[in-house]
Amino acid sequence: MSTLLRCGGRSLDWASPTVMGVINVTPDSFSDGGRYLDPEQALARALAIEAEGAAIIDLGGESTRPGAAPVTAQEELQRVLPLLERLRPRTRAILSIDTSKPEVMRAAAAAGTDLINDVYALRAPGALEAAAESGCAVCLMHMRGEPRTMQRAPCYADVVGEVRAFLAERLDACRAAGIADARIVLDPGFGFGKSLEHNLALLRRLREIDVDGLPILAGLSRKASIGALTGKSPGERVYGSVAAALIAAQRGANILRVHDVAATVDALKVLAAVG
Ligand code: 8Y7
Repeated sequence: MSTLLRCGGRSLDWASPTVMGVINVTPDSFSDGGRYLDPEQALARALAIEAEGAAIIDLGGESTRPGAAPVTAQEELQRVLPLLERLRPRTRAILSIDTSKPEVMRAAAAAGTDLINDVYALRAPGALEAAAESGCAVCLMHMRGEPRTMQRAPCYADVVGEVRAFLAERLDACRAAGIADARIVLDPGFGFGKSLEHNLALLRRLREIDVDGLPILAGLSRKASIGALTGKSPGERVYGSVAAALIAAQRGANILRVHDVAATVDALKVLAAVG
């Protein structure tokens, strides 16, 4: 099977684990909130992320952290488009838009985005169609509930089986909408409606998430689970996050979504050498 992800006119080879670096263009994100609302500052950070070895740069204009308030499509576009327009002509990296809204998907695709990273897995009305028409790759993430309430006592009989079944159902919905398998990435959604024990089970048994050999994205970077295990605040979770990314890569993750790109890239080089 091919290991090329088709992202509009670009492609990403995920045969060995690659890194997606995060930039939040939001006032309230827990790790970098407020810092990148200025498009010039965000541009500098995006280019640094690429230089540190990220193959993908994920731009987010809507905070999806637990308890976050929703924003309008217009607000989201006002945050991300100035960065996207500056960044696109300056980078060959895959540009990803973190959004659930069809209007944002369309406008971001028109501005040169290659990948749609949707924590709602294209469940919003019109999102499947917008993603299909965009030609972009899509990341389908599992989330139980919605960000505002999802961490209130999440409950599963079999978290791994339920997450896998959800992803298989969303994959079928994409296929029915005309999105080819070569455009799809699957993601168990660490921290999205999951307790520490759920997150640990998903990481431990990440291989079982596999659906038809499609690439897997894992996002554990600086999340509350890392805080719970290390007792550290978000800015101090680098070592724990690198360890989690490495474990995920060893258990089949093909794309690691991280804040600390340089540290993760080094860890993956060591892993690649050992095999
Ligand atoms: C994830 C994500 C976030 C993740 C994917 C954070 C937008 C919270 N986490 N997207 N987004 N996977 N695909 O801690 O795990 O960065 S936001």
